[in-house]
Amino acid sequence: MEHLKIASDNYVAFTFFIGTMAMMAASVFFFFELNNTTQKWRTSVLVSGLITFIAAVHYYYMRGYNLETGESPTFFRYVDWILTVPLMCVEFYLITKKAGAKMSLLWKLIAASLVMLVTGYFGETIDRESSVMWGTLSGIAYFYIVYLIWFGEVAQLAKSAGPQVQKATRVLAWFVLVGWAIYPLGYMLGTPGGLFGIALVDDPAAASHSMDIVYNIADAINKIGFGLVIYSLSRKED
Ligand SMILES: *C/C=C(C)/C=C/C=C(C)/C=C/C1=C(C)CCCC1(C)C
Repeated sequence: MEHLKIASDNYVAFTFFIGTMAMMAASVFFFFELNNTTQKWRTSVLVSGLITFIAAVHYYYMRGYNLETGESPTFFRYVDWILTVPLMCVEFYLITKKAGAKMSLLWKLIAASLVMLVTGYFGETIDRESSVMWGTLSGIAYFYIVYLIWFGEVAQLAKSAGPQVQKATRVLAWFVLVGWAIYPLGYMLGTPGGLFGIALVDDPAAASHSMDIVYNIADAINKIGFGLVIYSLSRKED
């Protein structure tokens, strides 16, 4: 078998490589720290580790796929998101549970995240012609999640869950508002109609490469950063 090298100017392959390493290191960290975590926060920190671990396995695969084919591993990208984004919803549920979060809130968040991702997948793959429509539907589901976290049930519950949980929820809400907003930017780069009719790059190959770099950076921020917010909450409150 031919030995594949990452060329020094291949930024896509490089960010897949670094992404894999970062997700692996973060998973080891979260899993090992479970021993130093109080009972109350153990499940939350475990879920942080599961999120980065699932991503690490997908990144390991996507890194090889991209290096061998030069293409975007879109299918496995979305498999990763469909597993990890609902787990981030679980984190919101877990930290507000003490203040009375109900299962119905968890299902609302999970359902909205699935709508957001499935419509996004249709726009990127099966029905690229209508990427604007799919992107818009996905955006609506995204804003519903933002609403729940900033002003809806999650925000209300966080208020009565004590100052530390409230502070952490606020930081996580910023992740969802700003960190997650990087993804529609990647979508605009990688789909023909862009999002809301805005396509940022005309050359399709260059567009899909820049899309992968944007998604890789966003994943590192949102999965590892998000997990670290939960981790630091688990240190402050016992
Ligand atoms: C770890 C992975 C995460 C946090 C992935 C999040 C993905 C999104 C917030 C994707 C959102 C999209 C839109 C809001 C519109 C265009 C289509 C998507 C799926 C890229």
